[in-house]
Amino acid sequence: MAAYHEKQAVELRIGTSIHQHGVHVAGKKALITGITGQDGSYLAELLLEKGYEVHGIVRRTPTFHVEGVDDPGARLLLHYGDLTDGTRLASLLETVQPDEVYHLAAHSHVRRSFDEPEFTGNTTGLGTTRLLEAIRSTGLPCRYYQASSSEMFGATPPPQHENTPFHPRSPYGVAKVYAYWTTRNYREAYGLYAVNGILFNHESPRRGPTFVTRKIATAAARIKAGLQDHLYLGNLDARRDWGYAAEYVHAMWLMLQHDQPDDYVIATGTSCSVRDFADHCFTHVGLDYRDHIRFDERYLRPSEVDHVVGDASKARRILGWHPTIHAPELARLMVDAEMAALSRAPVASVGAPAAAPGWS
Ligand code: NDP
Ligand code: GDR
Repeated sequence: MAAYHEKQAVELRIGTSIHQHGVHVAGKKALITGITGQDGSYLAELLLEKGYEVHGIVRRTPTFHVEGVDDPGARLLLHYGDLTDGTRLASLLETVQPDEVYHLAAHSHVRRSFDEPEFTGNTTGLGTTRLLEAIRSTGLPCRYYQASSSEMFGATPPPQHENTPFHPRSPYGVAKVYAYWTTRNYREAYGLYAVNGILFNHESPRRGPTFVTRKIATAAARIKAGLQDHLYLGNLDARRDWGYAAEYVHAMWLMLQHDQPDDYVIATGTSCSVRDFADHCFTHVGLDYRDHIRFDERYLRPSEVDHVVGDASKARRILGWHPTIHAPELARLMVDAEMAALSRAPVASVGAPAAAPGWS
């Protein structure tokens, strides 16, 4: 079970040093940007389990879930920083001296990226340049993981693999293509050990509340519990290759353990529509999604990615990675987590839905 990370405990650890606490450090050091996000929390847990000393960059004092962080001697340290501040990124690298850098931070919401295209380019795109340039200029011999995305394929028909041409359909997708090529360029130009993990959609109970799977799972549980009647969604026909985030962070780690830096697609190889995912969630609690889902055009995008399905055979062949959880099981585990959370929550806190109406 995930431990709840108390705000106060995080504050105590920010900016402190492992040595100040007298903890003996053996093994590797990892630096994670985006540690407060879905993937960052699972990756931090994985690396802590493997004996890493884990450093995370945070923009503000976070409240998030990391297994084991409250244990005495937990080897997790948080530092303030931002992708828009290259000087700070360089000084953090000098301080931390990581063996591995996992660059997960991004403005990651596709619909929102249409509202904030310049900010998206600055963080998701140029933020990658700032971090890679900080690694190059400090001369650290660290390995670098870039969180690339199936959104780079966009309009190119499935199945998509490592050599499929990119055709992004959003400011987010465009920024990720820029970051992808920046990563490859630093590998080719400066010999950095830098890899692109081209991950297809991956979800979990820790998914942000405005992404569609979490929104649906939360609503199914709340409707079942009599806390709301309807769920407002946009395009139900889009098809995604949905996997389980906890399995995908393992692939990130495997990529950085390989002899040679390379780029890999990580996916389940299966897809279903948003409608199908809703059907899985609502059926699991004995409801019919057609009785509860309403259309709201605010959730439509100016240009949509209609269908992605990843071919992860290279990752299976070279890294030995393969997924075990597909959309139906994922839907069930997400709804179960929402039901369990509702049963634990104090009555006063279950009134409002996790994603307020009108959020994209
Ligand atoms: P989340 O949206 O859950 O997390 C994003 C993280 O980035 C948060 O920790 C956020 O911090 C941080 N961040 C955002 N802007 C900045 C900034 N300017 N400076 C520093 N940190 C910042 O994303 P996921 O965990 O789902 O995804 C991780 C990465 O993988 C992202 O780059 C995403 O684009 C990419 N990706 C995700 C996929 C998925 O299906 N989940 C698929 C393919 C790629 P804060 O908490 O302060 O907001
Ligand atoms: P995506 O995920 O855009 O694929 O990006 P999201 O869950 O936002 O959308 C998936 C599909 O669902 C449709 N949709 C809705 N989406 C949201 N968010 N809210 C709604 O109400 C809604 N109704 C229908 C969307 O139109 C879309 O087709 C995610 C992010 O994690 C990216 O950072 C990552 O790179 C990609 O996955 C791979």
